[in-house]
Amino acid sequence: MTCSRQGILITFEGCDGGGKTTQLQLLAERLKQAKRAFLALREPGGTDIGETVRSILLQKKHSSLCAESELLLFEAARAQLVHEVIHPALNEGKVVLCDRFMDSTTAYQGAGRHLSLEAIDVMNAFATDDVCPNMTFLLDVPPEISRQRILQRMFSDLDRMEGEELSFYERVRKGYLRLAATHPERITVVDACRDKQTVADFIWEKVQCILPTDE
Ligand code: Z5A
Repeated sequence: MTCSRQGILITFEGCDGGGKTTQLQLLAERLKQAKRAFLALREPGGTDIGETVRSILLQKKHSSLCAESELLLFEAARAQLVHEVIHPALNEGKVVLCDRFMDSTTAYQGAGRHLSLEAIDVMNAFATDDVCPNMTFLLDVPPEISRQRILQRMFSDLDRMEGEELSFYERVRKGYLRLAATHPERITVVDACRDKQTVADFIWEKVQCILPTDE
């Protein structure tokens, strides 16, 4: 895979409740203060088509969705996001922040659903057009904590994916940690049990190292 040479792609990964959305927003605020051009996205979603696919994937009424269809739908939303939004933004030299990307598929559909990791690697490369994040933060919390945080959310109605058993999230977490061990140059494991501001400071320090010196 090739990393973008113009803009920068930074992704946030981890089990739900790890704090990806929170940390992406805190990083976005810092980039804004630093007057950096950035774009904040989420997966699945980020395009009209992607958001439609997202609702198919997350609505509880689609409980009969088989694992193979689920995989293809995540990849379809990703391909659309890469072609419609990420490629152009990187070509314009922007910093692109994405709440989940290809590693989610390896962790959830691969480790979580036991689908073929080889097939997922091929599909990830196809859907991303070989765009690889420059930096990935894996917000790591034990599944029990992530569950607690999800249930404490203001609107704590669980979606189709969030209704899985704890053992599913344990497999997903292990899958993520294996990925991080395989790609230590790209993936930073962040102890996300710490308070939000401490985590945000840690992330900002790392991100500053890869921001181009001037625009
Ligand atoms: N999925 C997949 O299976 N395959 C794929 O390829 C892709 C995705 C791309 C997307 O759901 C689902 O799709 C997801 C994986 C799957 N499913 N699951 N399960 P989503 O986008 O709706 O949900 P999410 O990505 O899992 O986000 P989330 O549930 O909102 O979690 P989060 O973004 O990591 O956490 P948060 O919203 O920032 O924080 C959650 C709560 O914790 C909130 O009340 C915060 O105030 C609190 N929080 C955050 N940080 C802290 C700290 N440090 N201390 C204490 N409390 C905190």
